Amino acid sequence: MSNASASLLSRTTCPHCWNTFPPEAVLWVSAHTDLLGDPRLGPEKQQRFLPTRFDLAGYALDARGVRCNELACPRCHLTLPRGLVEVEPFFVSILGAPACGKSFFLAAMTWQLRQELPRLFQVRFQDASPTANQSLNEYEQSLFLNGRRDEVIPLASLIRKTELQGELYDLVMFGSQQVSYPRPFLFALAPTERHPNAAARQQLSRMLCLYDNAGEHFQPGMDSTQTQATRHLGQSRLLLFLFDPTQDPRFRARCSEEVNGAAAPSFAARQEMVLLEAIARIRVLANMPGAAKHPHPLYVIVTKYDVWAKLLGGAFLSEPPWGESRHGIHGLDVERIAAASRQVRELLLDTSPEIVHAAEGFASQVVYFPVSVLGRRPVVDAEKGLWAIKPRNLKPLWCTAPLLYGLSQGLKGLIPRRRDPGDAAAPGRRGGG
Ligand SMILES: Nc1nc2c(ncn2[C@@H]2O[C@H](COP(=O)(O)OP(=O)(O)OP(=O)(O)O)[C@@H](O)[C@H]2O)c(=O)[nH]1
Ligand SMILES: [Mg+2]
Ligand SMILES: [Zn+2]
Repeated sequence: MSNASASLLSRTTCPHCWNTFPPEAVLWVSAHTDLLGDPRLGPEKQQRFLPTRFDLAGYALDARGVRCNELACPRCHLTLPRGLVEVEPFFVSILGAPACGKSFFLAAMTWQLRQELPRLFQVRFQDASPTANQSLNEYEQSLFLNGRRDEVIPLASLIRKTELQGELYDLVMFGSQQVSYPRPFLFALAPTERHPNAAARQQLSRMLCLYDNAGEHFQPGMDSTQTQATRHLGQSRLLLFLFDPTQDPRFRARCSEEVNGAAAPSFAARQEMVLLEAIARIRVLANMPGAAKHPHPLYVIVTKYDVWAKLLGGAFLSEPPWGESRHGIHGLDVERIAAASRQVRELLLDTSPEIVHAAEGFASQVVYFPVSVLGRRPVVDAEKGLWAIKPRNLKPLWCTAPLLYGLSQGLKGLIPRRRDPGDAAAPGRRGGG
């Protein structure tokens, strides 16, 4: 990088291969159309290079003197948004069994964050580059801007099962070894000018890095040198384990009347295996000794609340867990979050206790969230017996609560709490957990 840039980090982390490197090492992507061929990415890709010449605005010039715009990782050569050398990444991992609701949850979460963060919390939330989040934007579009929003559409055709290869992955050659990396979804987060801590903009800005894995990637034996789809787990500041009660026979027995109207999943996944496998991978990736507790939070997110709401007394989620605070922006209602967490934990202890034990045996902070992407019970499609809904009727419940709560815990000063006195305090100040 040239010196013309704003203040640079001392090191940053590639969201593709998770290599950490100093900003000086970052490569640029050549712009002249003659400069084709990269040893990692193949003959059709523009060459990557370490620049020696810059223009006055700080952009590198390639071997043909053309101004370049894009940066690339020194290790995997995949492109990086410019913001990544200036603001720290904040990795969030979403994990769970196949069909537990990861892609639906991810799409509902980002769609709603785009609205809630600026409007309620005075936080900017933007795609880090126009191309980075294309697949996620398509998911959001299918759910929330669907051209057929008044038709009853089977849920499985709104967002399809996440594939194990294809457009969600990038292939990189290291010599003769090919490695598949999941494409990250990247968002720039920063307080706006009207945020009470706007002056601490630099400390409170982050690059949010998210991934949409296929559930199969979390199954034992699915992590290898060639398939590094879940290695973000080792960088993760917030682990979101999605548990789908409708795949658990014990849970189904308790809410059979609600769930049995719709086609049941044909398999009953042992979902704690996914969690235990992820825990084992994190221990290796983060070099954690066997007995040590993970220093970052693990949230257990129980999906599809719309079909098991009765087990929590029904109307519990009618309001989102935040409200006006005395800081001029909204604040999180941590008491409601704690109350919901206690209720969900009780229910899990009753029906699937091994999940609670696995989570709490691993992480020092575990919080339980109920969520629903639909916000109302789906109907059963008459022809095929599949769950279906009119896209117009989607009204996600609590889908942003886990991330907002995670940010309020991990980045003090960005998202205040509602009642605690002095909680939008300056960054660096530590509130309670
Ligand atoms: N009732 C209800 N069903 C949901 C909800 N979210 C997802 N589903 C159903 O669960 C199915 C799977 O959801 P996905 O988000 O595709 O699951 P996934 O975890 O991404 O699955 P893989 O991509 O296979 O790993 C969907 O096709 C829906 O039928 C929800 O909030 N409520
Ligand atoms: Mg998926
Ligand atoms: Zn990389």
